[in-house]
Amino acid sequence: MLQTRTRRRAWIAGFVTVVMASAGFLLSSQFAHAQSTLRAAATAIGKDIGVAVDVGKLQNDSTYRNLVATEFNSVTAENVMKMDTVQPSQGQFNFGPGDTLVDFAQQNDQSVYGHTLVWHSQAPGWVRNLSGDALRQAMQDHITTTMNHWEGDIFAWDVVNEVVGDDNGQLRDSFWLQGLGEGYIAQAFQYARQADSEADLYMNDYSIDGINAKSDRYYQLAQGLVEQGLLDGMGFQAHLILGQVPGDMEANLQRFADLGLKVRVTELDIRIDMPADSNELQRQAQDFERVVDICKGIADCSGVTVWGLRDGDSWVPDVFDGQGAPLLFNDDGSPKPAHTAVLEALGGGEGDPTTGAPTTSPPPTGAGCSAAIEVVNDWGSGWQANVSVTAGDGGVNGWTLDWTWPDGQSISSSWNVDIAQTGSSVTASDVGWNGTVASGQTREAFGFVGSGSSAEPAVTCTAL
Ligand code: 9MR
Repeated sequence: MLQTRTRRRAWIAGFVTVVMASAGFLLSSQFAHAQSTLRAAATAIGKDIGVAVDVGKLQNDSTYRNLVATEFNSVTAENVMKMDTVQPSQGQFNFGPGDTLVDFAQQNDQSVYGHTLVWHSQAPGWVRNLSGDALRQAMQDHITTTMNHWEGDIFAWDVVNEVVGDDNGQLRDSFWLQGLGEGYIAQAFQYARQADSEADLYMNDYSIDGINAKSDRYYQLAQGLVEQGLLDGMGFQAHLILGQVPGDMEANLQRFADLGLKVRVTELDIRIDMPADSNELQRQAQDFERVVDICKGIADCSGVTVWGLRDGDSWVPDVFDGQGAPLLFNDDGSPKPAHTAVLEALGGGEGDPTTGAPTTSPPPTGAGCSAAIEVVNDWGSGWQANVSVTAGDGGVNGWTLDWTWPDGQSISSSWNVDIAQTGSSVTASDVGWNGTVASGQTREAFGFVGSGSSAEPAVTCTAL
């Protein structure tokens, strides 16, 4: 475990090209306004910041894995907890991919939001062909077996997903409705309550972020389910278009919260006509900030989950021709303006808590660069550090940091950096886009997950 230390950055005057700087280690809990990951900032205010996870990428892509672990305190399976994966043939349950995500979340101290039990889409052929008692029994078996399997691991479930259609608030004309009649929704919640009395039970849908006929129908359904003690939360997917955060979104979420429900933004993305220019990316950042602000302003909003990690991971371009760039990270894992905006909306970032001015450390005098290692998260089995680089006169167009661990620590994973470790020696180099630091400026350069003690290394920054 790391020792808690006070924030401290030591800068050495008289830089030439190679500059020594000592690394300041600190824990975020002491500095509620200085967190530099979404995760640390959200945790500090008691909210979830979640991400929809592709389990294949989690297993095969280290940049993906590290960002999911370090930037989010909650995860949702993008696909692998849906019925076509979990029960592809009747009675044959396939929990393996979902278990992979649950194991990962537990290793990284993240909550798992369950998506989804009863949905008309991604449902296997065998269940679509049933009706009446056989369908009812299949629904109960699926809910019961799935929830029992992950009991204690999954804190909330989308019990029913997208059960209202897009026309005038009518129930969606799905095989569930056709096979079972309107009562199937309450029935699904009864089975879910019986299966796991601890999990929060949600309804979830898109195009219900503002007040409209569809969200009105959910409001009516919610009232009925609340009266029966069957509903705990309402999920607002928020698959949004740039510039179209509904003006009444806060009022809409609040009316559900006023029923005694939790509310949650479950699948946030904000799509842009491609190619997205820098002005649009800034406006997108403002839209993300608005949505996070809304959740922050509602005590019973449990959090915000974004529907994918990097723009290239999103479902949007496959479905909406010519639209994309809807998420918080670029394809190379670098943060977009929307990431900075969400971080600040959550109360993190580098802003000074009283003045809003950036917290700048004294820059090096002279040329060269210096660096600081900041511990932003500690979950017991490991800790996360973010590393910033400050440029002296003239700026830098590339940097390399070297240090030697004094106490046998090691780096288990890293992002936005090329790392070479030989024994206790570490060399860390920029990956191109983060090599440039303007004269006198500090940039959050990269991050890593470490294990072992927190004894401080002395860092050498070499400017290229
Ligand atoms: O992002 C998911 C995508 O990978 C799947 O192909 C798609 C199949 O329908 O589902 C996507 O996720 C959806 C979510 O489960 C429910 N709300 C809408 C999401 C985007 O389509």
